[in-house]
Amino acid sequence: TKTEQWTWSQYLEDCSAIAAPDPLFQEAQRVPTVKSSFKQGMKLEGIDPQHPSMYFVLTVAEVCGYRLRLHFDGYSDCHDFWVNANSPDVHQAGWCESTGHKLYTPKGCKEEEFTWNNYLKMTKAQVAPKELFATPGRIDMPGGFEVGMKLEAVDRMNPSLVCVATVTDVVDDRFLVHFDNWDDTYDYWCDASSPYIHPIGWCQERNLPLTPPQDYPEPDRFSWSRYLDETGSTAVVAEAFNVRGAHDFQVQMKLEAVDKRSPGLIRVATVEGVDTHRIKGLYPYCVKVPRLVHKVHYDGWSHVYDEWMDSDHPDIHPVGWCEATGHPLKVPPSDPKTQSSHGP
Ligand code: MLY
Repeated sequence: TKTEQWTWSQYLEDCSAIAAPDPLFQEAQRVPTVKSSFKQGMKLEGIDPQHPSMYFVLTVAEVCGYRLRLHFDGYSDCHDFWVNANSPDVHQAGWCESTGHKLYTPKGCKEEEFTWNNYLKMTKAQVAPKELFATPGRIDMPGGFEVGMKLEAVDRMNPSLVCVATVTDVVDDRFLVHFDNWDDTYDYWCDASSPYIHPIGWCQERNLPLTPPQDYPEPDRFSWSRYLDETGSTAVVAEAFNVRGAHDFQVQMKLEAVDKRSPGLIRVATVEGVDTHRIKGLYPYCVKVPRLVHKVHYDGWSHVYDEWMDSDHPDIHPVGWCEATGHPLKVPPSDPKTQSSHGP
């Protein structure tokens, strides 16, 4: 048997497909112009993806090309997560203190006694230097989005719901959307161009239901003017919203995408569906995932792996990103039929 090197150009030719062109991607998704200098063991501060309102002490546990596996100091490895080196979710040690954010200290450290100096001495560790962190290229602040202001926002975990929400944090050109009287697991960071946020009154204008705060008395009679009065708050003005245009991804275009179930892996992927702001991707070689091998007999089995992803998601990249950044790319099997015959 000949061992041929898999290449994108051959694969695209074989599938008569095209790579999603570079301009369809956001700057942050494209091949970076400089290499990352993060090193294993460096410490930093960053957002907990499960609780986007909380900042923790993190350590770079692994560097793979332009991606970092981050570990919560004092916690189990099972909470580790991956980010790109240009992620806006991470900051240099000391950032929380200087910007007035609460820093959740390593598990086992007394919060009132924690100082970075002592902690670094104790752990004999180094911080990631400030220069390694991405600073927003555009310094346009999200004019009009201030902490405490109200808006209507899609609950992205329950995307059919548009809900009463509040801006609860602002950093550079991004802000945190929180759903009133819910816990922070539904929170997300976005900027003024997000398609998921709207000014107050947006639902009413369109005759759509608005989900009031959790446990709001007489939810059917929710009124924004009364609620703003009750909470002594103001609303983000309509002019502050600046929805971006639809993306131009098309079905069958190829790209590289992080495997949601194994976020350490990046796979060859295909756009399988599109809507205004999202694309649906398919990992063409999911037959290799052992626990699902028994399903290969079902027609269309591989579509269980399809995922809707925002077109600006940091986990999708143009063809060639892995090679350019030194990250392994999981390529499709040379013959899918051979693969499926490995099943039970
Ligand atoms: N069925 C879900 C719905 C939660 C919706 C939360 N949003 C509005 C922030 C539940 O009750 O958990």
